Amino acid sequence: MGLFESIVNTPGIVDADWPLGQSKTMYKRLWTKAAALVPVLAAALVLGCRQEAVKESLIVGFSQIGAESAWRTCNTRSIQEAAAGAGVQLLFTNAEQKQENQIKAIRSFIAYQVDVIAFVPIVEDGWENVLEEAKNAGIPVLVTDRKIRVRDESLYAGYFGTDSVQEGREAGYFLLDKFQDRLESGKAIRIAELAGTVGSSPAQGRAEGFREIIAPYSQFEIVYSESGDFLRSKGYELMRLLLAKGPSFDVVYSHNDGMTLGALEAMKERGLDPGREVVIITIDAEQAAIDALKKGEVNCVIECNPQQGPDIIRLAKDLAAGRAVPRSAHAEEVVFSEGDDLSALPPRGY
Ligand code: GYE
Repeated sequence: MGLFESIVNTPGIVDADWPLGQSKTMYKRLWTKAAALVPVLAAALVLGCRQEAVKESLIVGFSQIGAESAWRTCNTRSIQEAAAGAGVQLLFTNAEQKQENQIKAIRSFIAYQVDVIAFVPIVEDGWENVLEEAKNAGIPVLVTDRKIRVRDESLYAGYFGTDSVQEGREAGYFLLDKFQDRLESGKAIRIAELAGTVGSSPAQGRAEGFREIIAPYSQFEIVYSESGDFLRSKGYELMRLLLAKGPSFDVVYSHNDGMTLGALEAMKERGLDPGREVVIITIDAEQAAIDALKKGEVNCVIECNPQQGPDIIRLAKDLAAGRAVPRSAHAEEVVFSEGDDLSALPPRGY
């Protein structure tokens, strides 16, 4: 029931069968009733204006996957700060790494009738039903950071995030350059891959792009590939077991810095000299990884930009205003390699 319906239906304010155009007594009665309305109508006007004012501030429902890495924490901060700066009301939820929590959150955004839904899909599949509900409710959906796989592309308005396949290719290009002398020798170059969350688009994309580039060179051999779920603790555990049980390897290709930092810890515990005895390639470019690159413990850091807030809020405002948004757009990203002059690089902020 809207504001004015609630006032009109308040008993004793306006009788539905209010008799109009009658005797003097009736006019006196009418005037008394009308006078009683003034404070109510004034309140309604103020409330109505406030509702209009509140209604004008866009309401965006955002489902974040969790806080699994420094990258994710920065991504969250960027979105929250951008929303606050733009006067956008953000209904923010943390799914604690569970897809079912994201689906529940999106359903609550639909019930609340937010203007726009935005979310980071923890994995690519399993979104059709809830996105169908959002579509039926007439609420546009923006997919951010990670990608989804749906048969009906009309279930979401657009995607803004990182190009994981290109990030994987950059890792492959670095390896070709690093080992170009050995490529003629034919000696095997053994690669251990620390993969991201199973079923997530960054894990899929980083694996795909990397393999695309090294596939033509038979010397490159991926001798180990396990998911560390983008977690530092799992990166440490996988590397500890790998060093204890084998196989031997010459290169570590890690899908994110969190797992890399855990792996470096395990390697140092075993007396290894990462970055020199083993080539290390990592993705995200958080400060700790850049610091490791400067110390020579890592050989290549590929940026995955978490500062997506301003673009996400800009796109959400476009959607709320009925403007079309790009089907897919990517954040700017660079590659940092050993030997680069990083002295002027500003703090990473994550
Ligand atoms: O690389 C990792 C985070 O979805 C691209 O998720 C993001 C990845 C990022 O946990 O650090």
